[in-house]
Amino acid sequence: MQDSKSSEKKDALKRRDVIKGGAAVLASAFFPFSIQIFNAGEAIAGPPAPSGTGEEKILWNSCNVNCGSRCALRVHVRDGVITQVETDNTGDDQYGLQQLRACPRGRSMRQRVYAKERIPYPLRRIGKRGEGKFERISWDEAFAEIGKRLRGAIDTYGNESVYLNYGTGALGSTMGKSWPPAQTAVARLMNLVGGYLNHYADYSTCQITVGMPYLYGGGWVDGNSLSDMENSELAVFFGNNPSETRMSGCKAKTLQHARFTRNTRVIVIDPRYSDTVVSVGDEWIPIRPGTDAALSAALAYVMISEDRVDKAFLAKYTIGYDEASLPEGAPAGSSYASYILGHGPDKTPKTPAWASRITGIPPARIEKLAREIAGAKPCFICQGWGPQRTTNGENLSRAVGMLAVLTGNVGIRGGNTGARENAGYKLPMALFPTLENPVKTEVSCFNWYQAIDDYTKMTATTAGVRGRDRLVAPIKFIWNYAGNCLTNQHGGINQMHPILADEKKCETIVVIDTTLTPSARYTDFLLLSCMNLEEHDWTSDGDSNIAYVIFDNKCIDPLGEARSIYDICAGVARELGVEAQFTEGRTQYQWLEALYEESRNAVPELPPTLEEAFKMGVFKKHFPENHIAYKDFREDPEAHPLPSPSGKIEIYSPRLAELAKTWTLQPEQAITPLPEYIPNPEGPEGAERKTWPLQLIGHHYKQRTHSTYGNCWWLQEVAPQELWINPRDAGARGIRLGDKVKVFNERGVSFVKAKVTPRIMPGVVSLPEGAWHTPDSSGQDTNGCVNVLTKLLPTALAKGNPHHTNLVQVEKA
Ligand SMILES: Nc1nc2c(c(=O)[nH]1)N[C@H]1C(S)=C(S)[C@@H](COP(=O)(O)OP(=O)(O)OC[C@H]3O[C@@H](n4cnc5c(=O)[nH]c(N)nc54)[C@H](O)[C@@H]3O)O[C@H]1N2
Ligand SMILES: Nc1nc2c(c(=O)[nH]1)N[C@H]1C(S)=C(S)[C@@H](COP(=O)(O)OP(=O)(O)OC[C@H]3O[C@@H](n4cnc5c(=O)[nH]c(N)nc54)[C@H](O)[C@@H]3O)O[C@H]1N2
Ligand code: SF4
Ligand SMILES: [Mo]
Repeated sequence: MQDSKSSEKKDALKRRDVIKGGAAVLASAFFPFSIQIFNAGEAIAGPPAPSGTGEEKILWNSCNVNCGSRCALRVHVRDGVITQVETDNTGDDQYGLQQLRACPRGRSMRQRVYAKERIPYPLRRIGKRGEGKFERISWDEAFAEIGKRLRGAIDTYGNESVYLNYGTGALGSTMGKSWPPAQTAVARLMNLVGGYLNHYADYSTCQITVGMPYLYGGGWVDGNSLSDMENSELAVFFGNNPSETRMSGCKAKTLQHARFTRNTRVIVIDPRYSDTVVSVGDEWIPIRPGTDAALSAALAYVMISEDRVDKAFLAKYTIGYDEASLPEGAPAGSSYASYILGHGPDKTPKTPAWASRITGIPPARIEKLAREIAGAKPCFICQGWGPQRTTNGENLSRAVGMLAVLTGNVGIRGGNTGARENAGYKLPMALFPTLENPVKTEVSCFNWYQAIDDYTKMTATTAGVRGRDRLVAPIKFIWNYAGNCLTNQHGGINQMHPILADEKKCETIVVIDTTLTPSARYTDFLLLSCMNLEEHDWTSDGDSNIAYVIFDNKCIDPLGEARSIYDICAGVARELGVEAQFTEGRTQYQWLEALYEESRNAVPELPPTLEEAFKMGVFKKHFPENHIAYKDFREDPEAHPLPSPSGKIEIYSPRLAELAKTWTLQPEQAITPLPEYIPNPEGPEGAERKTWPLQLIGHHYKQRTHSTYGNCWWLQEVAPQELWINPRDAGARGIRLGDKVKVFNERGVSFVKAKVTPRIMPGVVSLPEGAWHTPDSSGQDTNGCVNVLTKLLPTALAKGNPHHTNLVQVEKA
């Protein structure tokens, strides 16, 4: 995709602002979505037109959004204007030191920088919350008022009333980092004035993050490098779609290398014939969403019945496989083998026929798959994070992990743990010191909205509150930096409206973003931070055999009145009397210099000065060894026990048995010591299916990174927003390719075009997540935003987001 003169012209046209009755309307060219700005002063500036006479500079920067990759950009700048964006074209692209090539999104960066939706200056709400009426204010006014309100919230309700919301738009940066909250400039500011309510886990992986460690112990469950798949005979991907969710050239190269070096066979289990099936798959097994635990149980049934499990491994490294290895206190009949064979309390053998009714996979295919997995030595079993983003996702993630355990594939070359592939090597670059949060209380990344609505109901056993038995304050002040998770990415958008719109509940919401997002409509102060192309910073990342740092040059001056998050937080710190402690007398660049010195101690091969590093652009380091998860444990379990209470893999988890007795759950939810299959409400077996016959998921899509890039029309042209629907389901409804359809349930309505395709199984539809919520005057979404259809029901154990557990109806609009 090439940038061109004609699109420059288009940019300028699309950015022209409308002045209506004295108020400027910051409106989108694509969405009937706008805010009215009163007291706007002169019209909002459009992008400066390049004069064409100045000298062209090429500066390195990156695309550092949250897509699981970070890519290098070579930004062409003339007279202070970006004229073109290329990507890494240096070196010989040898595997292990490969080019950090950007996907079409990163290459569209120029369009995002000069987007019509960029916020021009600080704004203060004047209408009702959610109404979209703002007035222009100065930075000093913004700092003064936000400082006053923050002080007020802390004095009245305590520091635990201040929440840092999830936001991953600048995940890759160092000074500009937006997630995890504890590593952000906002956290440093808050920690200087007594701290804030934190969150645990993330919208990406909540159920696997919280659930799977009950199997392996510790925190995050590790996986082998993807590159290690080259040593596998077979790879089985449960809802893992790296070809679309890891789109950088760097990571695509690893996947291709791993798949084709020794021609490893790849089976993909997914409701959709995903881009990963297209690019590296040998076979697609369609499965109904949320039922992977049932499939895993039936695979185990075949393996156990046919004596194909690795008994020596199970005896040495695990507890709870059979009755003999159950931990003390576990009741008789509660072992995994008993559950699978039907000797447990439910008396149901988990046969392929049983699983077939749930998953939609023919019994014979399940039997064959069990033999294939057990027979492949070694086998790389992994799961993406789509499957666990469901109501029963915690058990689902452990159930898939069980397949690696049963077959003894853990801790060996070419094997894996059943978790997602390892994220890759990283260089130990210094982070901006954000100090310690004096507040230890945490809620989950997803159930924060309950703390606005009724914090008194939130305890450790009802809502997974950590660090305290119960919340002691409502959320009264929200910092929302580089995130669209107030509404668009959070879920249950129509149900969130009354919670956010009520100014008596959460008293202050501060959104700091580059762009006018759907979440920004609910803010009291809309502050504009710069894009990473407008400030100096660095971004570091890596993959299986490579780690790197991209030095982000300041390519252009910030558009409008944008400031860096560092400067914004310093401004508020001044109002709170902690500016000197916040800045320690340094500018952002001086911090980078100090952090660079520190980084050079850990990575001495880095160029001697930061200035040289910025010129160099990218620094790469090759790591020849594939990472093998839990290798030490496998080699010597006595010397290197797992971080679980028993030191072993806990197939039966005594800790979960305890939680099952003490936690209060919602109807139809369960916590079970074994990784049992638990039918989802709104799953394929749900009674509600009579009214709402189709399961709805929302896969991560190449057009966008979540909602970011959603406003780039180049990308909309290449990958339009569409509802994936099988020809059988479409035919029954008279829907043809390209027809406008209405997708709806009791929670909301969305209109979108239909992609009628056999690439999705019958009974399931997918509306790619991230499209910008664009309600019409009656409140119905007109832009295919899946989160008007998802629900506010935290999962049982992780209290996470069940984004892929929905039932809907679809009809021709
Ligand atoms: N239904 C459904 N919902 C989902 C998911 C799903 O699978 N289904 N997935 C969930 C997941 S996994 C995640 S991680 C979340 C992601 O949710 P978010 O973290 O909210 O991700 P984005 O929508 O990309 O929002 C990032 C914001 O950062 C801003 N931004 C981008 N670049 C910059 C920059 O350089 N500087 C600054 N200051 N701001 C910048 C963008 O304008 C954007 O508003 O969504 C979740 N929502
Ligand atoms: N292009 C692009 N890349 C991205 C992102 C993006 O928005 N756009 N977001 C990034 C982020 S923050 C994250 S967290 C990751 C997310 O990575 P994932 O969570 O792995 O992505 P998803 O698309 O939600 O799910 C992966 C696959 O699982 C399938 N699936 C859904 N439900 C089920 C199920 O119940 N069982 C099975 N077996 N399969 C199922 C989906 O059809 C999809 O193909 O992607 C990252 N990469
Ligand atoms: S969106 Fe594309 S260019 Fe940007 S980091 Fe991800 S893969 Fe790279
Ligand atoms: Mo994510």
